[in-house]
Order: sequence, then structure tokens, then C-alpha cells
Amino acid sequence: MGMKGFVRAAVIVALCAGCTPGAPAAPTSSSQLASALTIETSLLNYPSMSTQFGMVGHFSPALAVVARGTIIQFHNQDGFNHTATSVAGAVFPAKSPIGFSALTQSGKGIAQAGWSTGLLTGGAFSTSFTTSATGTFLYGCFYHYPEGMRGVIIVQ
Ligand SMILES: [Cu+2]
Repeated sequence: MGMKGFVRAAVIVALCAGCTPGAPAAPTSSSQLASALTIETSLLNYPSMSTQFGMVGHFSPALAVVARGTIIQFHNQDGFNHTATSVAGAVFPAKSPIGFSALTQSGKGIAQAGWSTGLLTGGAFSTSFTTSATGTFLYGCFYHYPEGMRGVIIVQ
């Protein structure tokens, strides 16, 4: 995105401040009380670091360990467009496996193959994702995978 685009995105963020509902939906049953985690997303912050899964970064926490049942939401903190999109496998492939379908929201659970937040414009919050199965789940940004914009969620 050029400077013009960045400024426009920043203006949209300013206009929308306060108009985006951020909180995940409250649990409807007391037996389903679960904690929630918001993963922050920023190309300008949270630099890449090396993990056993490959480089992760630009998400915070980029390596999240959560209890099963935790509700996860992503928040775009900057003025760039991002996605958080499922990446299959145990390690990050060198070349981005994320296709254009990532720009449309899909899936409801982190353990679901092919889930994606869809396009998150500046300041946007994603839909809430469940963590109903244990495991290690990789994801990345459609736009910035090559820049190391990737993360891992470990559900215990
Ligand atoms: Cu991105």
C-alpha cells in the first residue's frame, strides 16, 4: 500500500473508532464459560522470531498457548489490510500457501481446516473462533506471509 492508501486507511480507522464491536459474544450457558484471547495484528509491531515451526511474527502473541475452549479473536492494530488464515502442516512452508479465498471469512474453529478471518481492514476485529480440539495450528496473513506475518496457536 502506498502512502495515499495508508493515509486513507488511517482516516477510515479514525472514523470507525468506537463503531466496531470488539468483544466476543458472551457465552450463553454457564457450563460453557471460556476465557478469551485477542491476538493483535500489526505489520509495524511484533517482529519475527524463530520457532520450531519456522518464523512467526507480526501477531501478538505470535505463539499462543491456550486451554481448549478459549475463544480467539484477531484485531488489526494498524492501517494495513491483514488476514489470519489457516496454514496446513506442522511447519511453515517457504512459499505462501494462502490463496485469495483467505479474503473471505470462513470457518468457526481454529481446528477446522482452511479457516480464515477474511479481510481485516485497519482497526477491524475478526469473528470469534472456537478452540474445540487440542493440537498445534499454524496460520498466516494473506498479504504479508513473505514478510513473516505468521503465528501458531497451541490448544491444550
Ligand atoms: Cu498482513
